[in-house]
Amino acid sequence: MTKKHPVNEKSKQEQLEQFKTDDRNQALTTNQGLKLSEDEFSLKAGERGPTLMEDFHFREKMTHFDHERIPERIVHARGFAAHGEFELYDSLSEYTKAKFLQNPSVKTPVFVRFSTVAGSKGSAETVRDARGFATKFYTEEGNYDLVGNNIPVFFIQDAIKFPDLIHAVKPEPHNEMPQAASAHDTFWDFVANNQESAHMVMWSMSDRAIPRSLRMMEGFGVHTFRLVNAEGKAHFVKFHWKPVLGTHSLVWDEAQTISGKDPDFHRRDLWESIENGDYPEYELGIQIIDEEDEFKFDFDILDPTKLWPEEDIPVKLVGKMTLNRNVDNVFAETEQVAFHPGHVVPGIDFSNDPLLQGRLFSYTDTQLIRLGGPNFHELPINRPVCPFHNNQRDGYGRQTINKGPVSYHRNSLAANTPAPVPESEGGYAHYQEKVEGRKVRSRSESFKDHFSQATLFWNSMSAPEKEHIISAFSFELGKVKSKSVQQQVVDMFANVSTVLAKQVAQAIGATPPSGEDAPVTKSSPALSQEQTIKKPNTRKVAVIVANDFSSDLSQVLNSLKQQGIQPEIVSTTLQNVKGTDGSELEVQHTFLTSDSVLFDAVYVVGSSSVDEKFRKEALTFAQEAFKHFKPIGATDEGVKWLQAAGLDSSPGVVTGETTRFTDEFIEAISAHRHWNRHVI
Ligand code: HDE
Repeated sequence: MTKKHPVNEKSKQEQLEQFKTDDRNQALTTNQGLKLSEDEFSLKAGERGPTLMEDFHFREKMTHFDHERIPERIVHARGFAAHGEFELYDSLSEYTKAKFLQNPSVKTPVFVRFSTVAGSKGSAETVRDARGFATKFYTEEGNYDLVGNNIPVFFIQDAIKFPDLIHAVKPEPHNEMPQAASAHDTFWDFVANNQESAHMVMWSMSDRAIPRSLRMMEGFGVHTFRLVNAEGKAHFVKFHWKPVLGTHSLVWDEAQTISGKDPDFHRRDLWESIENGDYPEYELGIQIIDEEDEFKFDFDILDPTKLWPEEDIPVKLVGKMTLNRNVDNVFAETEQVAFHPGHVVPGIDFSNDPLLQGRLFSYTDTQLIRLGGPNFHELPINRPVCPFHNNQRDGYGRQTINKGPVSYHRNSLAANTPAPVPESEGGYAHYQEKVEGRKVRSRSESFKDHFSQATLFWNSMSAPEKEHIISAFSFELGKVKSKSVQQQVVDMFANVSTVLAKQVAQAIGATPPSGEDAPVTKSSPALSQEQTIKKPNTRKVAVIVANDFSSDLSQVLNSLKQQGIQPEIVSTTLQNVKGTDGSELEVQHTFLTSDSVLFDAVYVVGSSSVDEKFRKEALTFAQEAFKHFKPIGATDEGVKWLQAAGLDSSPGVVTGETTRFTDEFIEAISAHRHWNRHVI
C-alpha cells in the first residue's frame, strides 16, 4: 500500500522504484526464451544490404507490435481504473443473502473503472458526458459487477434503441466530427425525436456532466434490481455511490480549457491522489421498495428514465469503498477488465427493466470481439478470487490446462462432477417472479410520461445550476446547424420549463414557446449540488511566488497542508525560490507548464523584486480563477496586484489584510466556488 507523501517530495530511491519493472536485471529473450545478443539492428545481407527473411527476432518483435491494439470499447472507451476494498457497516441479511453483504468484518477487494461514454480511447477527459462508474467486487461467491453511471437515469427505455442513441451521439460518420461531444445535429435530432431522453438530457446539460474529479462524483446502478434474502423474500433496490468528498463540478469554460491543457486531467487526479495516500472513498447507498409497493408511485419503478426521489425513498448508507492502489499496467487491467451487469451473486437479482434485460445480453457479446474469444474470464483482472469449475473447454487464448477426459455434465466417469449444488449450499437460483403476458413489441403506458421528472430536476436546481443548464443547451444547440432540429428541441424542453426554453430560444434565434411554467409543487433538494458535502482536503492551490518572498509563507503553507490542502508552487522557472529569510521553496510548475484551470484555488504572493511580465502572468492566473468563481488568496505584493486589477473585495477573494487570512482562505477553499461573485 502506498505511503502518504506529496508526489514531488519523493526520494531518489522511490523515484528509481517507480521505473522498476519485473524484467529488471534479466537477459533479453525472444518469447520462446532464446537469449538475444542484439536488439537494435535487423539481420542484413551486408551492412548496407537488404533485410533477411530469416530474421526471426525482427519478425517476432514486429508481429507482436503490429497486434498490440485491441478494439476499443464501442462506448466507454476512455477509462481509468483503480483497486480498492469495500467494507460493510452492518449486516444486510434482512434484505439479501449475498455473503459480502453479511459480515462487517469482511473486506471485499474491488476494481473500479471510470469512463466517459462517447469519446474514443484517446479523447479528452473533461468533456460534457455521462461518466461510467463500474465496480467489480471480488467476493467469495464469485464476481459481482455493479456497472453504473454518474447519472441516475438513462436516455432510453428499451435496449433495442441503444445502437440508435450511440450512432446519434458518436462523431457523424460522413466527416467523423465532433469527437467526444454531443454538440452536433445528429445527437439533438435523436433527442427531439425520442422524447424519453428528456430527463437524462437535463442531467447531461447540468454540472453533473462535467465533474471536478472522479473522486467527487456520485455513482448510480440506474436500474431497479432485486435483493433476495435467505428466506427467499425479495425487495426492489436501487444502488448509489456517495463520494465522501461531496459531489463537485467544473464550470464549462474551465472544462474546455482543461481538455487542451491536460486531456488526462481526471486520471492524473485519481492517480496522484492514490499515490499521495488521499484515497478516494465512496459510501454505498441503497433505496428499498417492498415488492407489495411496486405500483404505489406516480412513475413506473421499472422505467430507467426515472429516479426514486431520495426525500420519498431515503438512501440508506450501508458500506464504504476505498480506492487505495493504482494499477500496475493499464492495458492488462483497465483495458482488459470485462464488466457485465449479469455478473451477480446469490441474493442479487434483476428486475424486468427492458434496458437492463438488453444489457444482460450485450456485455458478453462485446467482450467476445473486444477480448478476442470466450476465455476473457481467465485474464488476471477478471478472474474470480474463488475457484471456478465447469465443462467449458478450449477457444482462443485458453490458459487453463484442463486435465482428464471428462468434459461433460451428467457423467459417471468423474462421479458426475463438477456438479450443481442446491441453493442452501450457495447455488444461484433465480428469483421466481411470476410472469405472464402476450408476446408484444410495445411499451407499457406507465412508461409514457417523459417530462415530470425532467421538470422535477429543473425545479430542484439552484439559480447558478439553472444558469449553467441554460448555457449548456445554448452552447450545444448553438453548434447544431439544422434550424428545424434547434426548434424541435426548444419546443420539446418547453414541456420541462418555459423559462429554460425561452432563454435557449433567445440564445439560438429560435421561436420561443408561449405560456408560463406551472407553480412548483415538488422539488428534490438531493438533486442539487448546492447542499453537497464541502471539505477543503485534497484541493489543489497554485501558490504564485518569486524570489524574496516574505518569511511568513511557510506558516501559511503548513496550515493549508494541515487541512489536507495541496499547495503547489508556480513561478517563472523551475529553480528554487528563496525567501527574504533565506528559506527555499521547490517550484513544481512554471507559468508555461501550468494554468489556473488545473487548480482549485490561486494564492498570489509574488514579491517586490519581480518584473512586469511576472506580475501579468500572476494576474492571468487570478483573473481566470476569478472568472471560474474559484477561491483566491493574496498576501504581500499579491494584495496590491489584486487591488490594482480590481479583483479584491469580492466573495471568495481573501487578502492578507485580514488578520485571519489563513482561516478565511481555508474557508473560501472549502466552499469550492463562489457563485455570488459578480463576473462579467
Ligand atoms: Fe453499457 N455498455 N450499455 N450502460 N456500460 C458497455 O460493454 C450497453 C448502459 C456502462 O468500464 C459495453 O464492456 C447497452 C447503462 C459502463 O468497462 C457494451 C445498453 C449504464 C460501461 C454496453 C447500455 C451503462 C458500459 C461496451 C442499453 C449505466 C463501461 C464495452 C441497454 C447503468 C464498463 C463493454 C467498463 C459498457 C452495452 C446502457 C454503464 C457495448 C446495450 C444504462 C459503466 O456492452
